Amino acid sequence: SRNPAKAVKDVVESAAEKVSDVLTPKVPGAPGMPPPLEEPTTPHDPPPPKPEQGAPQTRTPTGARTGTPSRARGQQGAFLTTAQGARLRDTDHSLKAGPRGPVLLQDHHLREKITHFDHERIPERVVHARGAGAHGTFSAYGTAENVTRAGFLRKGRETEVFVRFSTVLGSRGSADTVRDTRGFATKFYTDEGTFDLVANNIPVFFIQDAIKFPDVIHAGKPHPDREIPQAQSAHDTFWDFVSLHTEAQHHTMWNMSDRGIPRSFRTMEGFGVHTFRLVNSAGETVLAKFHWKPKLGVHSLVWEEAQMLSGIDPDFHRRDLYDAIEAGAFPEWELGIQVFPDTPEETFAGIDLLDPTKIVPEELAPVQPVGRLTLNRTPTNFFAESEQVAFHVGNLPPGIDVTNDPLLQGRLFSYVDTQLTRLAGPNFPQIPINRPHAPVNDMLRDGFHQQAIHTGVAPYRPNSLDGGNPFPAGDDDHPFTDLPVRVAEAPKVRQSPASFDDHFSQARLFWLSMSPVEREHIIRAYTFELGKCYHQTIRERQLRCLANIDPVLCAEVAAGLGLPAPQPAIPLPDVTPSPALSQIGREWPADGRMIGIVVDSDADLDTVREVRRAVFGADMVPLLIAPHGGMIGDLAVQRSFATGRSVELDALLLAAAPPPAPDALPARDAKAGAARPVPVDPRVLLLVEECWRHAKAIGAWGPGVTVLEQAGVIGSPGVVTGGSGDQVLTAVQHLLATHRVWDRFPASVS
Ligand code: HDE
Repeated sequence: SRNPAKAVKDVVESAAEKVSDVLTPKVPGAPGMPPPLEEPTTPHDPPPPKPEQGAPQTRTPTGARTGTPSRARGQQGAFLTTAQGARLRDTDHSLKAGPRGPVLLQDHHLREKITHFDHERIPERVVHARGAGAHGTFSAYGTAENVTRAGFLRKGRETEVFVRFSTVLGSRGSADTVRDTRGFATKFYTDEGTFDLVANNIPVFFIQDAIKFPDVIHAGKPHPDREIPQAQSAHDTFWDFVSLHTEAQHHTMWNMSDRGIPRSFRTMEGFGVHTFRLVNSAGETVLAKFHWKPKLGVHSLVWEEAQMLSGIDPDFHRRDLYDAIEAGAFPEWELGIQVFPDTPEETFAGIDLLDPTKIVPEELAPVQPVGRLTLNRTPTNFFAESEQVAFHVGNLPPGIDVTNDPLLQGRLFSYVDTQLTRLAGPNFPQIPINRPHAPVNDMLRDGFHQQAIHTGVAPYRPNSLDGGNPFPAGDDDHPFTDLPVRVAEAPKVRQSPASFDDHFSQARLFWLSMSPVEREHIIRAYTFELGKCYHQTIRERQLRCLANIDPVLCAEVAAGLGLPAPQPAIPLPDVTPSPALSQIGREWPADGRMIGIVVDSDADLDTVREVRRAVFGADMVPLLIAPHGGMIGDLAVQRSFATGRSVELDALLLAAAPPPAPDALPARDAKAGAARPVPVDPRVLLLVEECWRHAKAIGAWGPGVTVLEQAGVIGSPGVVTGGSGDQVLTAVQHLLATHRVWDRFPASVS
């Protein structure tokens, strides 16, 4: 495998070179260049191909291996052609009756070019429109063999996967760091058929029955009159719905916690939410819940950072995923399962396993690791892969089956149905990213965008004309087998079981499992979101829900809103906290963390070079931040004071105290209220202030210490000043293991 630090270094160091290369004009007709009219662009070799998604080149639309050459197309080769392959001399001028005359309808190239462009867009997903994907591998430990016969979970099996992460509410162009649930959908291309684990980063859902899905989404999406706000839950319709439909309160609590604003896709857990039924080779069944555990731990942004990032870098999560994989810092997760006996009641420790608003705490049913996912390849083309990928909860391999969870049952219908519009017809499984890697031998025929040229005359069974083919699989051929699960003899009703009526106990369990600082964040999130509602009745109604969860939470939010705290309407549920739900209190590897280093030409560049090397050596990414772009000595600058901002950093180091730019406006002295020039560039002070406020580790040596003196942060937790550059880095690295300097947050709630 590649050395991540080395790979990052190569990328960084070749950047300046690449820029100058791009900027060098390639003038047609210049020495060494072909004459302009004969060859409008410089012929060159195709860019080195990225390995393509295995399926398209090696398999026919029906999945059979072909061995035919790649059908990938790109900007390559000498001649521009029409879609029919005719070579073109000119793509810059329409065909006209004279240079000043009208454009002629007979210009077939003009019509083809514009018509194709007019139809480039497809409908965005109705939910989860904003997302980013990556390819990878899943390696099984073999630990699940006793509970499922799924072949891809056998010991040592490696399976290709494609994962798409997403937000839920926003449109395709919305910001990554909004407060929302995140999707975490994985396509396992197993040799027994594709398995889609279509998961979220929150283990419960807003609703218990799929029939409510349009309601919750209509409430969360922008208001239909003004189409605002975009990608936000901080508005009246959302809080109107969740305060009336109280089964949403548990999921809402997770959204208001730090889980709603992940630091990175790489630092999110994933949850299958529903209970599935697993069957082993002896035909025995268990119930199970799927969990993804990130190697880097579960970490979040702080709310102000998330808000700033929405403007400064709306692609923050997408960029982070892409950069990490390209740098060789491959994100990893362990897949785990919680296993429960398959009893007629379908409960465990009194928890209804069919209720998707409930978790089973890990302390009661440990998550048992069954394999490892590594994302190691970025998509070649966003549209072809991340946009066209189509997941479906019903894509299951033998050994994994559904339960009667009414939310899951509705999803089984919705996912295929939605692709019929989004991907325009029933042949979307033939799109390269969606092709199974198991051979396909179906009798589905024709339809829009049919890619296959089916042979034979008898796409029906039984037949004699095509030799009786295809034949059903026998028991020894790994078929998907429908389990003879007993279906209760019961009257037809529109009703939920009584156990689904408990809407508050697990919201309370979550609240009580949080550390003081996490509780403080939850209070602030509710106060912010309800503060954005216009309707007083909605705020008051949501406060009544909070009163049923916890009096402290309710009182704090009420105080923030300037409203009286209501009394609970039910006795407070007696629950046992689950410490596993808190994100704080453990230590994690710091791989891929971004370390800003402020330098200028007065800095001791030998020390900077050493520190930079040490950052690479620890698999983290150094970003040199300097008054200007280009070079400082022999070191390439990655961010200037104009382009660098604290929110993309996990920690800040200062090796210099850059003075203000000569033309800078004088800064204001807060104490005296009078203008006075400061000796440090105010943009560096802003970096320090923001990093300090967001509880990030900060370190300085040499002249850098002056900046921290100016900022008045010396002596506060997580600010390291003693010693050499290397010693400061070691101390900062140690602080990064807990993600943030938690002591710096004022936590008034305990
Ligand atoms: Fe989805 N969901 N969902 N969902 N969902 C979609 O399918 C739906 C639910 C999830 O990256 C849609 O292809 C219903 C739970 C993810 O392409 C749609 C219900 C969970 C993604 C749909 C749910 C999810 C989707 C929209 C309630 C977590 C993105 C586009 C019964 C376990 C997949 C599409 C991707 C996408 C329906 C609830 C996860 C409309 C009806 C619970 C990660 O079919």
